Amino acid sequence: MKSLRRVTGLLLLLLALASPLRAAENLSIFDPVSPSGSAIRHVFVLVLAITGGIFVLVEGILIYSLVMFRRRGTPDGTEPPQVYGSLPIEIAWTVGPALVVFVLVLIMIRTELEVQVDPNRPPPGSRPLYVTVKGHQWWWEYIYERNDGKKLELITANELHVPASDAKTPRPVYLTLLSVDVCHSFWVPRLAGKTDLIPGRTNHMWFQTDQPGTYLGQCAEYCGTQHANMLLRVIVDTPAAFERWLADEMKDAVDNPAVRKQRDVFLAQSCVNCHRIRGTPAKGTFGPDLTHLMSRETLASGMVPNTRANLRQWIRDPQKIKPGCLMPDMKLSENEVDQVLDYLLTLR
Ligand code: HEC
Ligand SMILES: [Cu+2]
Repeated sequence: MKSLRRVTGLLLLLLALASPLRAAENLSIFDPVSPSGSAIRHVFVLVLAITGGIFVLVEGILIYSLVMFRRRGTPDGTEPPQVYGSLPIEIAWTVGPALVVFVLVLIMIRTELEVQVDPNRPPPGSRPLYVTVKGHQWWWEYIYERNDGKKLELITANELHVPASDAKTPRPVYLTLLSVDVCHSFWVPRLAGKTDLIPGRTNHMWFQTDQPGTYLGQCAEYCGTQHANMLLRVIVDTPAAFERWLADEMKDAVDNPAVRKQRDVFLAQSCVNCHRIRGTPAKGTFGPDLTHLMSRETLASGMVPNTRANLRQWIRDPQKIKPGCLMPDMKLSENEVDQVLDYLLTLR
């Protein structure tokens, strides 16, 4: 009884996860918004249909045989007539499965070709975006590489902004995946299949969508204590909004006279050894770039909303929010926390 309840619970959970109704936290591979996402759903449904058909056929014959050829009034000890060896049957059950496997192989090859594309050959008429993604324990670094052939030097973290395609211009996004420590995996189910980030190896993936919105995902390769909180947010902007975002992000942090004292308190801490704020002496690269921290909706790779209260708590002791994360408790005084907070809040 207990196990039955557990099984139904699990089924309901799976249904809930697959349901397109969970729009806000939609992580369903059944609701893709990109070509490779659709290819993956398609292959899933097709393979399920083929194998499901085979299952029904085989189990059907089995049940039919059990019922039709059950013992019926034969005197004890006598067996029904036995059949040994049949060339046609042997051929049928060798060739049949071989054909099924062959069809499955063809389907897989076609899907592979759809999912893997050459980043050096974007479709004609498209405006591709190239971003290098670096996996860190337990956050994501994004380095915007090129935009219309121009070299960019834009580094941000945790929230990946990309443009949506419109009817005229496809905007494919090509990701180069690297890891600075252990294996991670980039998985935003509605946009594309998962691709691993492996130390010492360069992987590629791509996606493209015409539907602006926020798409959630998650590191899909166990990478240590805070793996479960290494969340992904891909924000697909309209082309105009993306250009605005990009222009803002490209700027250095403004030198705001109103918080110069607070900035100096920040710069006097060892925060600068781990964090970069462009336009200031803070040049650390171990932690996320904070140049436009307040343009992000969340903190610590999607863990908590980027509110004043959460940011303050983070500066006071990040280990309370994300235990085990690689930013230590900096043990600032309450006054220092407030000053650093006031400065960080101006990094729009
Ligand atoms: C030893 C290196 C190190 C030091 C020193 C350090 N940090 Fe961090 N910081 C990190 C790492 C690593 C992360 C990412 C943690 C995670 O999400 O797992 C981080 C995350 C952050 C974030 C969240 C960024 C985001 O995009 O979500 C803020 C804000 C931040 N640190 C501020 C500070 C401040 C302020 C100080 C100084 C008081 C400081 N850090 C000192 C390593 C450091
Ligand atoms: Cu990870």
